[in-house]
Amino acid sequence: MYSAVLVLACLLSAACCQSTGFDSREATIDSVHHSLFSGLHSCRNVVSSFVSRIEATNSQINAIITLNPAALSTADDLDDLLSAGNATGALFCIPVLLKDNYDTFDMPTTGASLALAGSQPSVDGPAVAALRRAGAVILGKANLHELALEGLSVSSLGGQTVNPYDSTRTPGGSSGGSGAAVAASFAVWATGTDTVNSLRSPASANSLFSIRPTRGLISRAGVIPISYTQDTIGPIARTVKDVAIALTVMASVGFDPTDNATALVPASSVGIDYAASLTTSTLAGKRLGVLNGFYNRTAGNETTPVNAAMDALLSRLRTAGAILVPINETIYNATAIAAALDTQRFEYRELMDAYLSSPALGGAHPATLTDLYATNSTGANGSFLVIPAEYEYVTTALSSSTANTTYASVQQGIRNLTLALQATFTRNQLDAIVYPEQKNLVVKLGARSQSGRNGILAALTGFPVVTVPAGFSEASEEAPVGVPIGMEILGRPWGERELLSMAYQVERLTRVRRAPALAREFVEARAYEEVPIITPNRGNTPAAYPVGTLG
Ligand SMILES: *[C@@H]1O[C@H](CO)[C@@H](O)[C@H](O)[C@H]1NC(C)=O
Ligand SMILES: *[C@@H]1O[C@H](CO)[C@@H](O)[C@H](O)[C@H]1NC(C)=O
Ligand SMILES: *[C@@H]1O[C@H](CO)[C@@H](O)[C@H](O)[C@H]1NC(C)=O
Ligand SMILES: *[C@@H]1O[C@H](CO)[C@@H](O)[C@H](O)[C@H]1NC(C)=O
Ligand SMILES: *[C@@H]1O[C@H](CO)[C@@H](O)[C@H](O)[C@H]1NC(C)=O
Ligand SMILES: *[C@@H]1O[C@H](CO)[C@@H](O)[C@H](O)[C@H]1NC(C)=O
Ligand SMILES: *[C@@H]1O[C@H](CO)[C@@H](O)[C@H](O)[C@H]1NC(C)=O
Ligand SMILES: *[C@@H]1O[C@H](CO)[C@@H](O)[C@H](O)[C@H]1NC(C)=O
Ligand SMILES: *[C@@H]1O[C@H](CO)[C@@H](O)[C@H](O)[C@H]1NC(C)=O
Ligand SMILES: CC(=O)N[C@H]1CO[C@H](CO)[C@@H](O)[C@@H]1O
Repeated sequence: MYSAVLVLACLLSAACCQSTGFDSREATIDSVHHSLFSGLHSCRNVVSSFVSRIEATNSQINAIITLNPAALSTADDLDDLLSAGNATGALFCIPVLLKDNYDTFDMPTTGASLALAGSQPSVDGPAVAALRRAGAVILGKANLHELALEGLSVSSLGGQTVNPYDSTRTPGGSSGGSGAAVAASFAVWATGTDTVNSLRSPASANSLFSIRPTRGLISRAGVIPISYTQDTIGPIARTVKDVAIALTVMASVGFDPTDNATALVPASSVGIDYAASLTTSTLAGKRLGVLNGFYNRTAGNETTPVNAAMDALLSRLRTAGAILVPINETIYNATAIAAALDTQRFEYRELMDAYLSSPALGGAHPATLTDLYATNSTGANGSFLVIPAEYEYVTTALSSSTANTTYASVQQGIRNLTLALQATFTRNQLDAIVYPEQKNLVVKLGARSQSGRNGILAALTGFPVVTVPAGFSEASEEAPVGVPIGMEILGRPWGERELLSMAYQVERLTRVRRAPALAREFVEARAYEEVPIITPNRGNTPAAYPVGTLG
């Protein structure tokens, strides 16, 4: 009775209702802009509501490495523009989290490695600068698998990020902090990077959308590198439209002499507004190749839910008029392709040495990859996860290089694979190729690798992929809404516009995404004097990943 009176009092009292803060749950760029431009909420209120949600629930998933101390003062500056009637920019006051391998002038860029804890870029990477120009509020940095080298999202600086849908599982990776954070509404969207799977595995494991763009569409400068051939960067978001808006801003960097792959962008792909071109296409008559080799059809607790979700989703697309074309060519074997053609072992050291020795990189940091992994018993600063020993390709990278004669034949193999993929498209007149991002559910905490992922095909050929939620495993005690399952939609180079439209149709048709249980509650925005300090929980690192130095 008392609470009913309170509710009534609230309904009748404007003062009470104004104090009700912005609701960050599942907020989109459009919903934030609606709140701001209709005068419902200030930018400070919007940003505070996300910070409050992070404060309230980050301890459950451990997705954050740093919050930006300037986030609230940036919001105040944007409020000044708002009241001057001068709010412009596609991302005006949109809270964004960055994977902590994107250079930022105002926060360290660590790759989630203790060895880079003090590494401080003097300038933003070009994609980050573009976000700020478009009005984004950089809320902070998200955890990743250490140096983006695996898909478990565990690191010496950030500890283990936990899947918000199932506290016994990893969030995918390597951009797992970004994925978990976006799923939990810690930001409207976040950035990721993708060398093999890393924009797609976290989208798949957190019921989100992402795009791995065609290599060259977005400059990779100012991002901690791994592979010239395979690295790409892009957004992860809760809707296709937000992915499209974010991609438009990130691609606005255009030609960048410091990343020569950006010279590949054809004139027809310069300056596209990907969000404005979303509504035009339908699925009727679209020919989708289904890569049967990218499934594991052996029944099991971890595989059956993926196969069931994919079969159900594809059957809905068929009902909507899509034509499914089975592709059974034996060359599409992700394990075999990765074993033969992955380039990281040849390219990592040269790129990392260039990154670490750049005059634009300040703060205490090792000067080379070899130094980064050198035994350093003098203090905690040299600590890292036992990565070279854990990952053969990193051990090899410490001695190998692009001068290795095997590298030339690997590059020839990639050209062959790329031509074979173009031939599959042409022969079957395909609009896209679809398959599960991962053949099994995202792995449990403590597993040694994120097995079963299919990202290698796009990683080597540079073809673009949009990842969409495909379904969930059955709900269980650990996973109250089920474990998310994602599908990759792979298109031809520079086909981002068509791919995003297709994904938009899939989104509207299927409405698969659900928020995790931990993000169901409304969190009232606190009135902050200062941005609170969030400390990563290194203590939750699984025993399989002892933090230490390499002896
Ligand atoms: C609007 O903002 C732009 C850029 O922030 C600035 O150059 C311009 O002077 C402002 N105009 C007004 C009317 O405040
Ligand atoms: C492009 O840039 C990469 C990395 O900086 C460099 O290794 C390569 O030689 C460049 N390619 C050409 C053709 O200039
Ligand atoms: C396929 O799934 C089965 C059952 O879950 C599993 O035992 C097997 O290891 C998987 N195969 C591969 C190649 O991952
Ligand atoms: C599969 O799941 C069932 C039901 O949850 C469980 O009883 C069984 O032990 C699981 N099997 C394996 C191999 O984990
Ligand atoms: C391709 O494989 C699927 C399932 O593995 C099978 O049903 C189909 O008949 C095969 N198609 C061709 C043309 O071999
Ligand atoms: C895929 O390749 C792996 C590694 O070469 C091999 O063990 C496996 O049998 C292949 N799978 C199929 C279905 O041919
Ligand atoms: C090892 O640690 C010392 C003291 O912290 C530091 O001066 C040195 O640069 C470190 N060496 C490497 C290779 O990181
Ligand atoms: C060249 O590459 C191969 C394949 O990764 C590797 O086994 C070998 O150690 C490399 N050679 C040198 C000299 O680095
Ligand atoms: C690439 O294809 C050519 C022509 O079919 C073939 O001769 C060559 O062996 C292939 N190379 C690799 C590394 O697969
Ligand atoms: C470069 C680096 O990691 N510096 C850190 C070394 O350790 C001290 C104490 O743990 C930190 O304060 C530094 O930031």
